[in-house]
Amino acid sequence: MVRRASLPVVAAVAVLMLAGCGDNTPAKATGSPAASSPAAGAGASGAASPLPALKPGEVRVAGQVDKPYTVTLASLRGLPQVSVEVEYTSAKGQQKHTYQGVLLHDVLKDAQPRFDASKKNGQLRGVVAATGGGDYRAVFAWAELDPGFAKSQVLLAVSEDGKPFDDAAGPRLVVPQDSKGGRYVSELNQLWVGTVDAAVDGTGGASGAGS
Ligand SMILES: Nc1nc2c(c(=O)[nH]1)N[C@H]1C(S)=C(S)[C@@H](COP(=O)(O)O)O[C@H]1N2
Ligand SMILES: [Mo]
Repeated sequence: MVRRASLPVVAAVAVLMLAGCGDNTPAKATGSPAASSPAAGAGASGAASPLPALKPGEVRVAGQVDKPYTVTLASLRGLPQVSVEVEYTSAKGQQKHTYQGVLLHDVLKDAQPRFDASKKNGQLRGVVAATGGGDYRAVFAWAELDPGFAKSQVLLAVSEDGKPFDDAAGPRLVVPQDSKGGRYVSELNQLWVGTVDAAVDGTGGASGAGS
């Protein structure tokens, strides 16, 4: 069963199955070291100040934050663990798994995102871009990850069905509220936190990967 997470997944799966599979992505890359991803060393804009290279299995937590840092499966295993049973559909069909890991929100807030406290609900302008193996990337709104807003909790999983992920592969995102597996980013290597303000206001785009 589920601890610290409520899961309206079954009903959502039924609805989404009616909508069909919207996949237009190439096959999932497996076994590619995180450090080989083009994203691993590139800034958010792809141009200025490339970020330092990552070792396989390292996940960079950076962006518009005061305390960028890296996590690994080993460091995640040392944090309070949550277990969650989920269902989602993928190209392989209906999936049902139990994942164990750490709340993504806990990992992100340790980096101290620079949300604008002078704006009402400044954190609701926040976004998180998760990059995995093969430069696969998916975006979350901060409110989807914040227990103060969201009903279910996104995990940085360290194991699937009791089997630990390979240290060199790194963790996997687990998104209980999603009925499709697209945001279950595997071989995670980067978490970028920032706000949409610069892009929306036309004052520089959503940059700040290394700042
Ligand atoms: N790194 C990475 N993660 C990924 C993908 C990918 O291509 N690369 N594909 C996603 C998609 S589209 C789906 S449906 C699920 C598939 O998860 P499964 O292997 O558990 O079925 O992984 C997701 N995570
Ligand atoms: Mo997918």
